[in-house]
Amino acid sequence: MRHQKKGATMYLLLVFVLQALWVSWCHATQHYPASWGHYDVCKSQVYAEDRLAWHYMACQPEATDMTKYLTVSLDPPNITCGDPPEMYCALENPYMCNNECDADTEELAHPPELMFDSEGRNPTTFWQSTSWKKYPKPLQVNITLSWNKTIELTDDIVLTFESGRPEQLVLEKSLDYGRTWQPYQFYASDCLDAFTMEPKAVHQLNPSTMLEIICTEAYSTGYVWKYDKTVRFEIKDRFALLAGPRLHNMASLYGQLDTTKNLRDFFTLTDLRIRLLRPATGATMVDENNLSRYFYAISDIKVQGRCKCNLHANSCVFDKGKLGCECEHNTTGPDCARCKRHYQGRAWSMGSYLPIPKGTANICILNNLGTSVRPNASSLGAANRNQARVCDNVLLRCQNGGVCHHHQRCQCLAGFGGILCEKAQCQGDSCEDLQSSQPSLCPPPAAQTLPLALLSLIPSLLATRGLTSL
Ligand SMILES: [Ca+2]
Repeated sequence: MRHQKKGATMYLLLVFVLQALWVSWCHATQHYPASWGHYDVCKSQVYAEDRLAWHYMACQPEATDMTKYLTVSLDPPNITCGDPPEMYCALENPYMCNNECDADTEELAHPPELMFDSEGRNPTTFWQSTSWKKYPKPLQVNITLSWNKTIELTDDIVLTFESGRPEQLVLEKSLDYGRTWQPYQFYASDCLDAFTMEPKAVHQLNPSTMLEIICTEAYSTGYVWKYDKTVRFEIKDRFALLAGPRLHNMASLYGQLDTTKNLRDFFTLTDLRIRLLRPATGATMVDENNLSRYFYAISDIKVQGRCKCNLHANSCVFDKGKLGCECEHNTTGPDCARCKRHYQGRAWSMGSYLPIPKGTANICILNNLGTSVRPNASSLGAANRNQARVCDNVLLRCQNGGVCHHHQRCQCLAGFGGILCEKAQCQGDSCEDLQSSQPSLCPPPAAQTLPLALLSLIPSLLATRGLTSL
C-alpha cells in the first residue's frame, strides 16, 4: 500500500516534470526554434473589425544542407585522377605507395561527387586530383559549386581534406552566376609569401571590420595530422561579431542585415569557387624524385544555407534541377524579387526583419485599375479584403478535416469550431481523441497545459521501459 502511494506520487511528479519540460520546449521552439529559425510563417489569420483577414509577416525558408542542390565543375576538367591509372604515395612516408586511383574501377575511382555524398562510412569516400607530375609548374585546380540561384549562408563552410591540407588556397564567391568573382578568404601556410597579406584570424575582427577579407594560416599546416583535416570559412564567428558569442542577440544582427546591403550581400552568393593553388608538401623542399606524394583529395564539403527569397517565402522547391522560392505576399520570380502582374500598386521592396520577431512583409498591393482586375482569394490585399473568400484551396484552408463550402464557410467535424475549424472544442474524455488528431503537439500559448493525450501515453511509455513499479 505504502509502495503504491509512493509510486503514485512519483508518477505525478514525473508527469509534472514532463509537463514543465514539454511546455518550456514548446515555448522555446515557437519563438527561437534555432538560430535564424523564426520568420517561418508568411501570414496568419486574424479578426479585424469582426472580419477574418490576413496578417502578413516577413518569412524565409529554413536553413538546410545546400550541397544537395549544386552542380560541381572542375578546371582543368581532366584533373581528376585515374585516367590513366596512377599509384600514389603517402605524404608523410614516400615508401608507402598503396593508394591506387583508376577511373574505370568503381572501388578505385575518385570522382568529384564523392565530395558531397553522405560521410560517416569507413573508409571515407573522396575526390582526388592527379599528382604533381609537372612540377615545378604549379598544380592548380578550381572547383566551382553552382546553385543557379541566390542563396544565403547560415553556417560555416567546411572543407574536409583526405590528403594534407593545401599550402595555398583561396575561397571565392560569385553573386552573378559566375561572371565575376570576389575572394572570401585566403588560406596559406605563409600568408605574406603566398599573397603578400599579413596573417589574421577571424577572432581579430570587430563589428566595424567584420566584412574584411583575411588571409589565415590556421588551416594550412604542412603535415597531415589525423584530426587536422578541415578548412573552414567562419560564418558564425562573423555573425557573432554582431549577435554575441552564442548568437543570443540575433535582433542586433537582423537589424544590421535590414539596413546594410553590404552585409546582406556578404553572405549571399550564387556560386562558390575553391581555388587550390599549392598542395601540401609537408616540408620546405619538394621531393622531385617522388612527385606522387603531392596531390589534392577532398572527402567532404559542407555548405549550410537557405534560398534567398527576400523575406517573401518560407519554402523553396527544387524542381527540374532548379531551386525556386515559393513566393507569397503577391511577389514572384526565383527570388521573389518583383511584384506579380496586377500587384504593382506600389514599388516592390524586400521584407524587413524588423520589428523582431515577425518583421514586416511589405506585400505587393493591387494596381489601382478599377474593375478590370478581378480579385480572387490568392490576391487578397488591403484593397479587396471585403470580397475575400473564407476558404480556398490556394490560401485559405479548413483545418482538422473541415470542408469548404462555396468559399464561404468551413463545415467542421464534430468537436471542432472556429472559422477554419482551428479550435478543438474538447470536453471531458472526448479531449483525448481530439487532441491526438491535432497536427501539432504544441498547444496554443493561451492553453499551455499538458493534453490528456500525453497523460494517457505515459503509463504505456513507462510500461515499455519496465518502470511501472516506481
Ligand atoms: Ca565523401
